Amino acid sequence: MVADIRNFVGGAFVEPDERCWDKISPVDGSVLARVHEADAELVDRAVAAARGALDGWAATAVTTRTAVLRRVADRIEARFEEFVQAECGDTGKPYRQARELDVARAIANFRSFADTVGAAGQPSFLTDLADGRKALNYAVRKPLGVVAVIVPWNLPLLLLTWKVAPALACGNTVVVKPSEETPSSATLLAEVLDEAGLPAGAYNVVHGFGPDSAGQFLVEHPGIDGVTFTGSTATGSAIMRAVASRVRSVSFELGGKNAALVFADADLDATLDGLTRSVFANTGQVCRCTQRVYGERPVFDEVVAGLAERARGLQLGRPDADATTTGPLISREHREKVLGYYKLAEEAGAKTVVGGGIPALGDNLDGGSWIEPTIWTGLSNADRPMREEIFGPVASLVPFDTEEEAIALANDTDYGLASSVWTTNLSRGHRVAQRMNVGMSWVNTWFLRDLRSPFGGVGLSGIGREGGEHSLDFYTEPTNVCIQL
Ligand code: NAD
Ligand code: 6OD
Repeated sequence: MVADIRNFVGGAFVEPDERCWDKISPVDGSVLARVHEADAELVDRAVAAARGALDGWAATAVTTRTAVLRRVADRIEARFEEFVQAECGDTGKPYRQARELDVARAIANFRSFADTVGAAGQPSFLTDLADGRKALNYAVRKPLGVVAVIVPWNLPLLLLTWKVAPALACGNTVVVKPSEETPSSATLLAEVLDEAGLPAGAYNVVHGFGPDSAGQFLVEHPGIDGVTFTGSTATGSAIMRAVASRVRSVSFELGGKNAALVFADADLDATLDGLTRSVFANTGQVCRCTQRVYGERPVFDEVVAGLAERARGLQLGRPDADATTTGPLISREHREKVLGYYKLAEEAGAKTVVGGGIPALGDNLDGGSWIEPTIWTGLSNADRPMREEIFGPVASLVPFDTEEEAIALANDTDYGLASSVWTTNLSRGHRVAQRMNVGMSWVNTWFLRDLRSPFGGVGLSGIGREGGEHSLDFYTEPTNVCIQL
């Protein structure tokens, strides 16, 4: 029997009606669940429920709020395998990855923001004016209010909890709109938040699509105080237009076209292992994935050959098989988009060193949305596959001769999310990493995260930073009190 995935409003699941769509498994094309779509009236009820719960939750002592967050983490831990299955069912990603990254990070998100918000003080300072007057200034942080949380399908639970945990810890209430492709874990999280003692109405889930559906209804709703969004740059831009007339706060984590710079002095084995992860993790569907690799000419051929060999070694397969390293793309529709870039690259004269098509996996997997991990050489920064975000398991490799040229090539993009520099020269590592026009610049590693560090992007990659105390800047509004002494 196919499961029903329902909306969650005001502390209760909403009885299903006829408005629904089928959630299709990316592994084999089977129908996994029937998801119930929220219409404008239900979105309105969700925002009203969040508004109704706001004053009580905002006035709840920080210690009580953070205790709820810690119980949520404990409850996710207690139901760990249910979350793994929800996440892997929707996305097709390997169980091993969900255990080590997605679900583990959801737990860490709740604990980390409980720590941060629990420890945060109210900034205060003494003023000594030139005319001799003195004053005491202090800022009272207040919750932003009712926050709309809109997230994509690639790391659904990680990205959702990355926003819901600080929002709730700061005393906000939320209405979340998960991706239409990954409705399950946000719905399961509703149960866990309820078990942990979150008041009814503080967390609401509305399922649906973007335009003319729950996403648009939510961001256009006059009752929301801000939108925190992770997703594509095009959608970020549409959300910005939707909230412009009411001047609402936004926090945007958007797309990327991330570069890796490999210098001849790099530890090549470790670099190739790191590059393999950064290009192919989550089947290339991580916003920080490397899509452009620039290699210094003396080691360029070795980097191409080494990455190709590792790409051939990836094991495509069922999520629950221990040997699986790589799952399918999220959907057939997304595969069409990625394959479009495979075609464009060939038309632009790329040499496909490995991959380039659809694998024949046999069994019923051919009903899924599988694709071959792929590597190109022969493209330049002028070609569309080097400029546009592909969001698949593919990277293009280009040689360079000098450090200045490498920096210029990496920064030649409208995006600015992440980069990685691979070198054993300490000074060069610092020097080059600092000159990357990105929000997150790694040296000899990729996606190494301290949850207190500022996370975000520049240019088309986003607005604002979240993480640790940086999240407080978005999820709270300070009122400054000035007392003349
Ligand atoms: P998307 O922008 O198509 O959708 C994201 C979410 O927005 C979904 O829930 C969708 O239903 C909703 N949405 C779409 N149109 C909307 C509208 N007009 N109003 C309100 N909501 C709307 O992105 P996607 O395809 O789900 O995810 C892939 C994209 O996400 C990639 O571009 C990737 O780089 C980006 N991403 C960025 C980060 C980051 O931290 N910077 C992290 C993960 C993914
Ligand atoms: O690590 C994080 O906190 C984070 N937001 C990761 C985003 C990955 C993008 O796909």
